[in-house]
Amino acid sequence: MPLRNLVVAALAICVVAGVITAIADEGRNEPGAVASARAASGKKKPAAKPAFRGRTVYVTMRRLAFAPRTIRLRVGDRVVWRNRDNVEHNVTTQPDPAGTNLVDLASPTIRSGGAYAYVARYVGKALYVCTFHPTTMQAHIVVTPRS
Ligand SMILES: [Cu+2]
Repeated sequence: MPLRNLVVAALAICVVAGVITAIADEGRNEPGAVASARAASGKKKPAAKPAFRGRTVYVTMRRLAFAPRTIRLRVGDRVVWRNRDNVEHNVTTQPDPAGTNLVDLASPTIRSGGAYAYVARYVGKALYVCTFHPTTMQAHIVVTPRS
C-alpha cells in the first residue's frame, strides 16, 4: 500500500509538471509568433525601398577648390559634394557637344553648408567645374565598371 501511494504521488507530480510545462510553452509561443511576424514585415521594408549598397565618396568645396581633385568610383557608387565655403558653388561637367560622355553632372546651386549627391550610373570620365569659379574649381570624375 505505501508503495502504491508513492507511485500515485509520483504520477501526480508528473502530470502537474507536464501541465506547467505546457502552459509555459504556450506563453513562450505567443511572443515568438509576434517576433517572427515582425521579422517578416522587417524583411519587406528593404524590398520596398532598396538599401544603398555602393560606396560614398566625399568631395569638399573649400577655398574655391574641389578636394580631392580627382575622384574614382565604380558604377553604383555615389559622390557627395559638400560646400564648406561661404559662397555658392555648383558641379557642372564641361560642354559635351557630341553627347558621348554619359558622366553628366549638372547640379543646382549648392549654397554654403549645403551638399549635392550624384549616383554614378554610367562608365566614363569627365572634367567638371563650378561655373561660378571655373578657373580654380576644376576636378575630374572617373567611373569604372562595377567589377
Ligand atoms: Cu564655385
